[in-house]
Amino acid sequence: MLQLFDHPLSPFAFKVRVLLYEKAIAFEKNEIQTESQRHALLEVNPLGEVPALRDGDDVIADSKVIADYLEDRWPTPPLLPSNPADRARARRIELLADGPLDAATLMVALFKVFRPKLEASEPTAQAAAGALLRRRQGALDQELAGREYFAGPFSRADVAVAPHVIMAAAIGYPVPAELENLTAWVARISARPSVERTTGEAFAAFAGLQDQRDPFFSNDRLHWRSDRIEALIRIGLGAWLLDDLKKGGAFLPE
Ligand SMILES: N[C@@H](CCC(=O)N[C@@H](CS)C(=O)NCC(=O)O)C(=O)O
Repeated sequence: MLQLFDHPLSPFAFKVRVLLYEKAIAFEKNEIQTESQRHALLEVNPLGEVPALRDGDDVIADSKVIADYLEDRWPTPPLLPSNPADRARARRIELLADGPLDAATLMVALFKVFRPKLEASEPTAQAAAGALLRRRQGALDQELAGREYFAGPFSRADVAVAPHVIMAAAIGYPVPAELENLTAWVARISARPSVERTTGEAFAAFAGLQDQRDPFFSNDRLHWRSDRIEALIRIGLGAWLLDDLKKGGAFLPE
């Protein structure tokens, strides 16, 4: 049986779970919840990142690569549009979701979830994080002008954006009502059983993880990479990151 190495709070794992549910593919969850499980993850994915998918002897890592694999292996129902221009659009939106949108969401989460002490010490950076997320939400709203979904019918593009928008709302950054296109889209995708189910799993896990000893995602050791680092610099926390890396409060992937 297909095995998914994931974590219920990873937006990238969220994407893959929704795709699996949409395609009604049976799979087994191997949730990496503690640091002591890291070696099991490293055996399948040397990057030490979730999600990773094992299909027999094959291991596929990275949510975009996994999504392509699922589409190639189980083409029905399709989660990429058939029209080439819409396919390109879906891929562009997915890149935006995985990169700059993920980074902006993580910036607000830094203050609200990971390092709440920064709320008092770095109010200017926190305001900049909120403004950065608002810009990203505004851009998404424009992308949806005259459309129900991001690229033709419901597709991978919608699945990629969903976790970031849902998680931001859960920590106090909902889509502002004046962004009418994005607000209507949130209602549309939240009603989809696959998204509803994955969101429920994420919220249930969040409650349980508060008491987790030795957590895989530890607030004392934050994982920084690519667009997330760029966003930190943008909101004025570049020097703070260097300091936190020196203190061992943060790490970069292999
Ligand atoms: N490009 C990867 C990114 C995956 C990623 O960043 N995963 C994070 C969780 S959201 C992770 O596993 N980090 C390892 C850690 O925090 O130790 C994808 O799309 O799957």
